[in-house]
Amino acid sequence: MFTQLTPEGRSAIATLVVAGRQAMAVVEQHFRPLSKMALADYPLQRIIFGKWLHQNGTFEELVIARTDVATFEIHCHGGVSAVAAVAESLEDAGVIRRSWQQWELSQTEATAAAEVPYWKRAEMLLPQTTTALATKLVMQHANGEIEKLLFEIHKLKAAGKYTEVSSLVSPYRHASQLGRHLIEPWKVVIAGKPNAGKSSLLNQWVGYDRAIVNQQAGTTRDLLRAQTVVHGWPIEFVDTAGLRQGDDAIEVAGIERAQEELLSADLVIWLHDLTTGLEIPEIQLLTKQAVLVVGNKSDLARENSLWSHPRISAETGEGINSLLDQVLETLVPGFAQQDYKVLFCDQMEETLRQLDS
Ligand SMILES: Nc1nc2c(ncn2[C@@H]2O[C@H](COP(=O)(O)OP(=O)(O)OP(=O)(O)O)[C@@H](O)[C@H]2O)c(=O)[nH]1
Ligand SMILES: [Mg+2]
Repeated sequence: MFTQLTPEGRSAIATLVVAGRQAMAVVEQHFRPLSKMALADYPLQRIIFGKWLHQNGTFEELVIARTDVATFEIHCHGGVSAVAAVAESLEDAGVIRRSWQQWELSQTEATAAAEVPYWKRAEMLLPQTTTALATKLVMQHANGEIEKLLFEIHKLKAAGKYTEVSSLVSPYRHASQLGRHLIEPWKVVIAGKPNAGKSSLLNQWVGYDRAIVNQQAGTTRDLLRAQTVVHGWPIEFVDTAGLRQGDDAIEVAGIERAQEELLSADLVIWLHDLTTGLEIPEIQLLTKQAVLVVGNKSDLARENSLWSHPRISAETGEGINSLLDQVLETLVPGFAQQDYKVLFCDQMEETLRQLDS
């Protein structure tokens, strides 16, 4: 197999690694060392300069290194097509391309993914983090936060201090959900009747006119997604077609998509137009997900003691920021204190739960 170890895209130098029983034969087929010495005669870890012969008869000067008996690193020009040409010669020789994550896994002593040490799994997530908070927390885990915790737990258990074990473990309950959402954004779906101001709210939150806003009910037909970061947490907002009984085929299709989207949301915001009365929203009938009911157009409707939900104006921005904090508090209880714990795999959550039983 082979993989590209350096990231996709242009760079000064790219590194590919080829490993396996046929690695030597494949590299020998394409690489001519300047010294004319046979590849097999080079000691391990030696840098070898030479020419890589491409399929089309052209060649590129590059360096390779035999890092292990059956492993070669190829350091070539980092241009996209230069890398593609080397990769093509490997693929044509029947070497299978793998992602760097698969490569990393294969490099750990354990072959089964389940046996990969926890810290290593955390380390492998680092390139996928997109916020400073996510990077910080992943780094703590890659540096052994959980291994230290396990050590501590075993010591306490041996001493019979079970209550102390519980207090160490309890902050990690449901924590793998949080870890997952530091990498994968939370999904917050904005739903409501046509003209409630859903698209206006999305635009307010992402800070630019992502969605078309219009007084005509039924403006949004398809799902519109926009990602942003709130206090370090990635969130994907989804604006949907207003839910009503429609007879326009495109609008009906949009409504169906909106309903499907509700099912996979982490949180649904049911936006209600306060100028259209205070009737009880029907949203609970449509989804089992967590729902936050919000009244919009507060600038047009007087306060009414019968309305116990938050009031905002997607036009003037009133209440928008505090609603965003409330959204995050629902998803990450205690987010502002920042002393919550996260985990980066379900299995570890289960291990900790068992240690505490
Ligand atoms: N005064 C006032 N007008 C608002 C407010 N929010 C939205 N509007 C107006 O209400 C109309 C509908 O807004 P949209 O954001 O398009 O509503 P929507 O829920 O996305 O509508 P559909 O896509 O048709 O389902 C537009 O004319 C907006 O300018 C608000 O808080 N106050
Ligand atoms: Mg809309």
